[in-house]
Amino acid sequence: MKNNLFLDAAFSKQTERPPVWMMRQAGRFMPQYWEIKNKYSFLEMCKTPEIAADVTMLPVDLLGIDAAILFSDILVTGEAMGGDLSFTQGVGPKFANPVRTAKDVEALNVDCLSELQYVADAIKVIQQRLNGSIPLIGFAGAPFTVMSYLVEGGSSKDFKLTKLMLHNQPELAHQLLAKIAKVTAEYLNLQIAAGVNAIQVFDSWALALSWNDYQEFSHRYIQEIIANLNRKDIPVISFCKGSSVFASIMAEAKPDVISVDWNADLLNIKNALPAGIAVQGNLDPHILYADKAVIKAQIHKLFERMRGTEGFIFNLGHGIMPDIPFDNVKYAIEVVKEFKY
Ligand code: 1CP
Repeated sequence: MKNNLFLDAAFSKQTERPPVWMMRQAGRFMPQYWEIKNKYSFLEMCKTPEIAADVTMLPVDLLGIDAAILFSDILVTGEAMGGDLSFTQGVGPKFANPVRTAKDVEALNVDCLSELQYVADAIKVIQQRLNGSIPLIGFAGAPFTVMSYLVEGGSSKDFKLTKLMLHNQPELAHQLLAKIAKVTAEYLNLQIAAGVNAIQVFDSWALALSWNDYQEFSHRYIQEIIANLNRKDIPVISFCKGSSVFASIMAEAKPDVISVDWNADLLNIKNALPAGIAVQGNLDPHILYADKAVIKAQIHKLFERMRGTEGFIFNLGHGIMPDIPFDNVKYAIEVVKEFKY
């Protein structure tokens, strides 16, 4: 690998500056994304390896980030299991056949890896294009977050039906979570076999859960997934919205990196973790709407706070919003790359 910054930091080695990539870097804030998106549906883009590779490469070529992330979505596991998935502009993801009864859970197919072969094909094309320049991050959704889309039938503000299933039908919820966890571990191993250099598990909506529910319905499945990964030389990043609260529990699953939302002081989180777990984060993505002087000052403030810390990857506390100016994202990355400790 020509640029080892990301992998070194993920394995808690000292780096000359923090490596940078951003969640949702291959997406809607880029005018060049829309040039492709106007020609294909989102799922067509994911399922056509050459197009998935084109989109993955946009931030590599235009922003000069230190790690690429596979262009796909966390919901493809739900689709492979039998979910009737569509993405509509302005509406977001929809599952037309939500999973709400024992019969629905029963019907989900866990022997579905062949349905996800297109992801392995995309990874191979992307690695040819990257040609050893920077690492490629593969990913999947955590079982609780994927479950929420399957049960609600799409995005949700309050996760009412999902939490009702956890509380009224915990056994059914566990059957569903166990099925998703099995597929997710196999799917991530497929990505590793196809050549990704790191893995990130996205539990975007864990923040909706109480301390006890997080342990019972989310953490234990992430732990099971991480324990089942063929992870030799492949760092595993655990992300959740809620990591400011749940970091100590997340650490029990033994990821190499914990990706932290923007509520917490990153150094305090890092210092409270067991040695050898790196942190990723944690700029509030809203800073990227602000003036360039603010962007620079906020990044420098975070870097001064983290000075001398081994195992720090710069990222946002959550993904880039679609209407953040491209120029501001580009500027933030330049600020990081010019920084010297
Ligand atoms: O309309 C479009 O152009 C599609 C928009 C889009 C894009 C670009 C969606 C629909 N997904 C993606 C790509 C995507 N999704 C990536 C690619 C790599 C990257 O650049 O980071 C990744 C890693 C994801 C993961 C994902 N999808 C998450 C977890 C990360 C996060 O941001 O929290 C979640 C929750 C989703 C669900 C999803 N996919 C798309 C939408 C609009 C949503 C809904 C979000 C919500 O419910 O609010």
